[in-house]
Amino acid sequence: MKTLKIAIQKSGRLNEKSVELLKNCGLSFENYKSSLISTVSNFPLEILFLRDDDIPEYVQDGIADIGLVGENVIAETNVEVAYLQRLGFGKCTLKIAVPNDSDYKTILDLDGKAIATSYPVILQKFLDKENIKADVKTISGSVEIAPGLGLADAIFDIVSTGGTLRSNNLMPFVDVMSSEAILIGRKGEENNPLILELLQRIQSVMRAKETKYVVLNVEKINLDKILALLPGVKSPSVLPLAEKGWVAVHTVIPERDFWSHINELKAAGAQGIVVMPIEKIIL
Ligand code: PRT
Ligand code: ZN
Repeated sequence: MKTLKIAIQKSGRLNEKSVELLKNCGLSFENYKSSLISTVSNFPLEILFLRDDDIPEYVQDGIADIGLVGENVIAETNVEVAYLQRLGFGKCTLKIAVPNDSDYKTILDLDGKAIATSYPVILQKFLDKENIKADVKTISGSVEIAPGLGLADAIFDIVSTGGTLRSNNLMPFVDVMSSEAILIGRKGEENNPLILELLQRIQSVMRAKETKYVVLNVEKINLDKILALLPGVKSPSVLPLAEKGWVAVHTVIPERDFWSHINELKAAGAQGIVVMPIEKIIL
């Protein structure tokens, strides 16, 4: 394979983050809203901009080698693709929701009811697994207004903040599937060297996003206490300062532990703490 083709969403919730991820991988390309294809000038890669629903099939059929799409779309299209990397954005949960004033207690109460959705395949699989016979009504958008219009007793839709449900007097009833953006590839092509190189870049960007570079000053007598608190990528660097008896400690800390560590470090005598973003971490 001389040039790799990646399919990403043309416009919508995943487009901006997908473009940002590729740019953060050091790839140079034009991103005109009108074009369907863009050539990367510094890596053998072409970017195809598509509707998200078409991406899994394009990858399965080899029109694109890899693709970036929500897990829910893959599950709905029932295609055979390889999962290469979870990407940590586009997170959401697919839920069955019911009107606030309904008195459903267990999922068995959905038996015989009508559920409106744009994701009939995922919903039907779930209902079959739970042995519930409900009437799945497929509609292409604005699913949340279906109960108010008398079209359905419940809905099955993507929820992220829950705001859409609340403003339509609906409440979450059952969580069916959680989803995030994922990099997919054609089965059997996972070890293609170009795919592996791009994957390595993506992983180094993701690792860097999860961590911060921290520099702090500490009196030597408190150094052991500080080092015990620092979970670095390797061992932290300790450099002497001009002021006698003081050192600077450089390390990398996972973002999720950030505040608790910073407070512990301050309590243990750390001063002049500087926190910096990291562009890439190559292991
Ligand atoms: O045009 P194209 O077909 O490419 O895009 P699309 O309109 O089908 O999809 P798009 O851009 O809306 O979403 C792309 C992907 O983003 C989805 O397949 C999910 O994997 C993911 N995602 C993450 C979401 C949401 N969060 C989300 N909140 N997709 C849709 N929503 C909608 C949901 O359908 C509902 O209408 O947002 C509303 C609920 O949001 P809250 O915040 O009010 O709960
Ligand atoms: Zn779509």
